[in-house]
Amino acid sequence: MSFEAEIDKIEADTILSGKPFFSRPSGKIFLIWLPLTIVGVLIGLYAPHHLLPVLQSPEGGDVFATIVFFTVLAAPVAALVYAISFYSLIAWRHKGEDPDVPPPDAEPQRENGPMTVLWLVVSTFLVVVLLFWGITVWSAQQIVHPNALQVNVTGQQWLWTYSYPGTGVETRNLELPLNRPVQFNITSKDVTHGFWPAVLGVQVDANPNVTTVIRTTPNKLGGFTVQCSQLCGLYHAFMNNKASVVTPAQFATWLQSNGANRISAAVAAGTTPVAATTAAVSS
Ligand SMILES: [Cu+2]
Repeated sequence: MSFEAEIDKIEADTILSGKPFFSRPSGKIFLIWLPLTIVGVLIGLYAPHHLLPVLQSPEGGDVFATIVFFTVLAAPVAALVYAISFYSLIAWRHKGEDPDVPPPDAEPQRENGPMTVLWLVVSTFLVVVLLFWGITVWSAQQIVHPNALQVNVTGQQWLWTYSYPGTGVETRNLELPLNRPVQFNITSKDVTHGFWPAVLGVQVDANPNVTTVIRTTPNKLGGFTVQCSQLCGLYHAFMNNKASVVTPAQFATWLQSNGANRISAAVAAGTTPVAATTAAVSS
């Protein structure tokens, strides 16, 4: 059979045959896509509950909802990519035929009007919904509370320092009172770091010579970790510290007992991370 005749035969088998939908490649791809989409949506709805830590602020709740919502919206798109890939691997693989004959192919989509319209409408819908969601969540975090606790955060290779203006307290262990809005004023002494108290649902870069503000309101008691989220040098992975949300009474007591700047004493005793990292680098 000539090359042209082969092409004609393939086209007759696919486009022009008038086969029912589920006998055609697009119908079979749909049958793979549907269960994959259901699995993806179920993962989006249930996996975050098991994979994410307990979030300790409304902003953390927003992050959680965003992860669930975006995963559910992404599931049909990802499922389509996988469905086409799986179908191609199985149906359109080379089966040992004449190497000069092109393998079978599906219906061309370039001039498929309804498919083009569907894809444009779905893509536009997804982008607009995600944009609206993102701006809504972001706007909620821009509200300035007049009674917010001010905490100045300074990153440096490779530790965080927290100071509470007006109290004389400077510490390496962040403490926050329950249910009081907090405003973090973040900067860096050297390179770019990333201030990331993950369970509070906020994260921002700490840049030298710039103060960046983020706000949150801790609403659950308990300890958590602050991690650096920007690769900032040799000991980046160790640039973390313990932090906790305590009751307002515990916080007041803690502030009083730390008013004499306990970092100075710790540095003098050589027990802080800065002393440890300096020793490690110079050895
Ligand atoms: Cu860092």
